[in-house]
Amino acid sequence: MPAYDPNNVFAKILSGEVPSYKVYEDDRALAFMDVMPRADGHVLVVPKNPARNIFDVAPEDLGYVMGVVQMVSRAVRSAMNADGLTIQQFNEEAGGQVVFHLHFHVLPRHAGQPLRP
Ligand code: DGP
Repeated sequence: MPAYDPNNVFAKILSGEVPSYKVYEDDRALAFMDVMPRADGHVLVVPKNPARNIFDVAPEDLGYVMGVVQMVSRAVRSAMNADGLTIQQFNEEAGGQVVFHLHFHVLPRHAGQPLRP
């Protein structure tokens, strides 16, 4: 597996070099709005420690970020008055990953409304 690339765009968001619309931040994780939302209220959650994807993330960072995913999911469900919620996470190009810093998509869902492509 390729090494973590510190120049990926989410690393730049974490360093402040690239702006983002933050919805939650603590010392170990950040949640921000996706610039290409596939649903209204589409949020991304990332660990702050460098990890390319599920294959190299430290288990303690994964556990921590999943707690943030749950908290953000509850907030997004409430804010968007969602009927449900989809969580997606992609690994490596063959797995659909485009940005190579581990991230979780939090996608609020409304009955009968498909995700945008
Ligand atoms: P994927 O690696 O396939 O999970 O897709 C990356 C996601 O990141 C995609 O939904 C668009 C989003 N994205 C890409 N560049 C930026 C950016 O500069 N800012 C924000 N907020 N989101 C981005």
